[in-house]
Amino acid sequence: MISRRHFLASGASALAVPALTSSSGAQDRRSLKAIAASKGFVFGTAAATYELKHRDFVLAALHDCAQLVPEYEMKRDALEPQRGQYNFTDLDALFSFAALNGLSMRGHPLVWYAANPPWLAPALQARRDERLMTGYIQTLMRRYTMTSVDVVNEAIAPDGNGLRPSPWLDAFGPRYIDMAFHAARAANPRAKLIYNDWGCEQGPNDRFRATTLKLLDGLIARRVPIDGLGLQGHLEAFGPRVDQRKLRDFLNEVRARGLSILVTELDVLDSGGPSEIAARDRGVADEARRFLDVVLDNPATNAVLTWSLSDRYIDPPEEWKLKLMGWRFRKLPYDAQMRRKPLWNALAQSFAGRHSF
Ligand code: 9MR
Repeated sequence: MISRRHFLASGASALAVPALTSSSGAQDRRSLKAIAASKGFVFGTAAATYELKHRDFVLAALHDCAQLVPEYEMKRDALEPQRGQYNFTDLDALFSFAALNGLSMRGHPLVWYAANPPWLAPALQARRDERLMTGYIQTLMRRYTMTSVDVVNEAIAPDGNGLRPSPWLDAFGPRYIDMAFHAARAANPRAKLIYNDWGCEQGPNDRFRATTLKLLDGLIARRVPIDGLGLQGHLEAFGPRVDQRKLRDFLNEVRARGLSILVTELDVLDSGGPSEIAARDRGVADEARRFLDVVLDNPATNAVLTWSLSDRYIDPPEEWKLKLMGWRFRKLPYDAQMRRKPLWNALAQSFAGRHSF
């Protein structure tokens, strides 16, 4: 738990408004959370306890964000390394930081094929005990107050052809998804329950979008308590692009089903393009705008979160690239020195351009 005394002593006071500068050095005190709020949605970011140790990250997060989501602290391999032995220290610290500073929290993830502790799959194989899922969900949903939570993450096969292999699918079949949502609702009726995935964004992925709608239709038909769809939003500036017409049509289908839409992990990969930084930043900003202009044009969209705020914390593709060339990915709104990039401006412009519904 980060105590208020410790936190304020670190100098990262919630009251200090950072002198936020762009890479050109210009001062700009606009705030993404304020622009988003004026247009009826929440802006936030994934955050990790190792990021909260850096004052400049904290100040930017407090200035721009109204909501946080744990990057890894809520994953089962971090939380329950030994069966029945939970380590809540880091996750409690994140939730305390948010509460201390008036930010809401979303949860991620409850049930996922990945980031599970090594004991889980063998335990499921030994005995298909639903409590291995429902007990875990109940523990988290009762301990934490969350605006929304990714109840099931990435259940669809990457090629869109059915469900992705998972220890949960092996143990319980496709009904594991229903089980997870029912357990989450029973444990915490207030949190909005989200199905979260990546793959609906890029133009060529027609089958993924169709499979996603089919999954949602089945859940709705069986009266599974689902509130929304999370689009992770891992985009590519110089790879398969967003097809705005296909995305618009898909999101209209999601809204027609009475579901909310969240962008849960927005970042824009800048591999495969020009080497010049300004051109990479332009490509990243342009693709983010093409995506967000469509997503925010749908009244059902109520949240946009990036997958961290700064390039500083992204592992480079090869360590030597960073060491020899200082090369980094440039996927996020702030660079490694916490200076705003064209992507930050693209977010601000897209948010401000949302018409009121
Ligand atoms: O960015 C996250 C990385 O630090 C973790 O090691 C990894 C496994 O827990 O998860 C990454 O985040 C993923 C998220 O949880 C689900 N969508 C894809 C994200 C990027 O891989």
